[in-house]
Amino acid sequence: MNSSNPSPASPINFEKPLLQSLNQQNPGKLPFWFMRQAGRYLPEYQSIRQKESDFIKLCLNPKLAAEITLQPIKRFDMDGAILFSDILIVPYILGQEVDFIEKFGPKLKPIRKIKDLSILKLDSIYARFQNIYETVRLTAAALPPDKTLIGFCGGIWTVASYMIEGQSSKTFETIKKECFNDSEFIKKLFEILEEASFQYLSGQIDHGCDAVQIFESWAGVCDEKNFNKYIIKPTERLIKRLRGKYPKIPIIWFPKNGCENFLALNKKLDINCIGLDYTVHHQTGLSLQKDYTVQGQLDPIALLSNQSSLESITRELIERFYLDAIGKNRYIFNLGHGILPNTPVENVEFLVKIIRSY
Ligand code: 1CP
Repeated sequence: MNSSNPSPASPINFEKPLLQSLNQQNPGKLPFWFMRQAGRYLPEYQSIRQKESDFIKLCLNPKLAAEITLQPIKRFDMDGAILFSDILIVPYILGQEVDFIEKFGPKLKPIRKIKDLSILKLDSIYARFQNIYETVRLTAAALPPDKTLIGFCGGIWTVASYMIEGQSSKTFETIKKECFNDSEFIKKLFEILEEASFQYLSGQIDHGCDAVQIFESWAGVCDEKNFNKYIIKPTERLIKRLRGKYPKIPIIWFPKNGCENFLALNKKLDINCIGLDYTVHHQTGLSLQKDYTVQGQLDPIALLSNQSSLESITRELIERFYLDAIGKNRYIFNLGHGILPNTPVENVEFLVKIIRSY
């Protein structure tokens, strides 16, 4: 396969319930998927993981990654399948050293100076993600026609924070210092990430993803000024480029802990849907629903609580966001962050039954 010269993306199929919601049309049922739905809480994932201990190798193995992408769909029949990969595949493919260490998480060799940027290579970057595109093709071919395949990348700010800090950070000290200094280094790193993310999402769309989500998981750690300059502006640029190439591709933006700042800025993004994390006040969620489809926002810890609490929290959310005339066209049930590894599978089954009763 020549990945640098793909066939044009197939036309969007509006028979898929999730795509209908993303386009503000009533799908006739409540569509849902769960962030991090493919992963550690599933025994069938654990058994593949035991055979492949290197997480990056797993992400770059199209056959296994496609199988993992399909696992939650086979079990729970979600309306959307999210590609099995990771936001840190972008720095890895760019050339940074990235490892995933058990019980610790991601560990990267930090990039902190202009001269460090020389290890990041943008030449033929589109084609260098070809293993992931193969996962997309295999998954798209195996998915039932009513299911939506969701591609993704990390938000530029979030990926940059891992690249600079070298791991999940508590203070974001190094990246924030660079932002306050408006350094040439941060400007150049953001340019590289914008290009890589654009090419990467383009490749996912070209090879069969029906929609894409941008995970801005660390949107909540910036002050107002940096939020605008280093989160909204780069996201706007990335979305503008995507819209230029794929005017109709549904885009979901998940600015974790950033919705209040976004609403206060009174800016519009050219996205279809905004992901609400579990901290978003319901008035903020309803205000955002006037402009966008909203997705979310069950606290993943509710899945660890008893089933009667889980049921009442779930029904409350559905009543709030789905049951009126606007909501029917503009709500996708999801969690307010990724599903936790210690989530009991029977609680996920119970949740799915409630969602499917609407
Ligand atoms: O098996 C393992 O031990 C690896 C655990 C794991 C898994 C299953 C990691 C390591 N990543 C993933 C898959 C993954 N990551 C997916 C695809 C599966 C799905 O959603 O169903 C996606 C979309 C991601 C996205 C991701 N990775 C984000 C954004 C979403 C979020 O949770 O905020 C982030 C921040 C990461 C980084 C990452 N990857 C893995 C870990 C342990 C982390 C760190 C998370 C942290 O710092 O809190």
